[in-house]
Amino acid sequence: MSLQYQNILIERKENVGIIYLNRPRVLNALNRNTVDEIMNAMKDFNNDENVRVIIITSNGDNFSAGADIKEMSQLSSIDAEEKSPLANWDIAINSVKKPVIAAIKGYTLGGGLELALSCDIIIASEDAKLGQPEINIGLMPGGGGTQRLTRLLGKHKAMELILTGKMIDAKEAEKLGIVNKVVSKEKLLDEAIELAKEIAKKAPLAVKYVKEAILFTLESNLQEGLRYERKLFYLLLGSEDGKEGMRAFIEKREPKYKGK
Ligand code: DAK
Repeated sequence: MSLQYQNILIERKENVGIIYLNRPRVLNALNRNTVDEIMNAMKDFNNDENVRVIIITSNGDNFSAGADIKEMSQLSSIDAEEKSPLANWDIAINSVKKPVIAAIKGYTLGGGLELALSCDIIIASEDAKLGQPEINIGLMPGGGGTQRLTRLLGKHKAMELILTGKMIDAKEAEKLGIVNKVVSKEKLLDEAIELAKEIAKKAPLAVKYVKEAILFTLESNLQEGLRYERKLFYLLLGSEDGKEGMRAFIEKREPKYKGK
């Protein structure tokens, strides 16, 4: 584990980069410094050729109870918009080209849930409690909750969750399609690492373009999305790894990818 940060820990396991939120005393509330550190660690992993997949999880019993209310209560609207890392966290996460897996447990609320929702895959432990409780403190989601949950759940369920601020458990979240899988707390990190390693074995360019194409669909209409997917497919078809993957299939052997 690296100690270069104050509020997060980072670790590398083979081709997997892991970020642990590490302010357990305040349930990993996301203050300015923590968000900055997450963004920096994401950027470093994104630029590190040896890291193929990123996991974000936490130290302690909870993923995150959301933005740090004590700190946030002191911000003016203009400060929040202009100076705080809350202003551009979404943009920063969206610029990560590698798959990001969120491994969540315990309280995963407000900005904590929004952080998980901005990842590509979410694995939850049985004790995870998810919600957007901002309405209970006179606010509303500001890190993507109204947009991402509505795309995931449809209007009615998103309205109910966000307007009541109620928490749902991991099973319910799985049923609704918010989380991919529910596992025991002891197995959470191992499951996430296993999945990450499985993805890390694939051709890096193909992984990158799959992520790009799937995210593109959220911002485009079907025709544009289909055109974009086809372009990325043609690029991969001509790539060294694409040729190697197909050759390996024909020669009945394991492919050796170079990321080219
Ligand atoms: N902020 C700061 N401190 C928090 C916190 C939070 N969100 N959540 C918990 N803590 C602190 C508590 O103050 C307490 O510290 P001490 O008082 O002991 O110093 C410690 O963590 C333990 O918490 P509790 O004593 O409250 O623990 P309980 O088990 O009794 O209750 C709870 C757990 C999770 C039900 C409760 O702590 C709670 O309701 N927490 C607040 C949850 C919440 O409202 N979250 C939403 C925050 S608003 C944006 C991006 C994102 C956002 C906004 C904009 N842009 C890009 C513009 C996000 C906004 C939010 O997340």
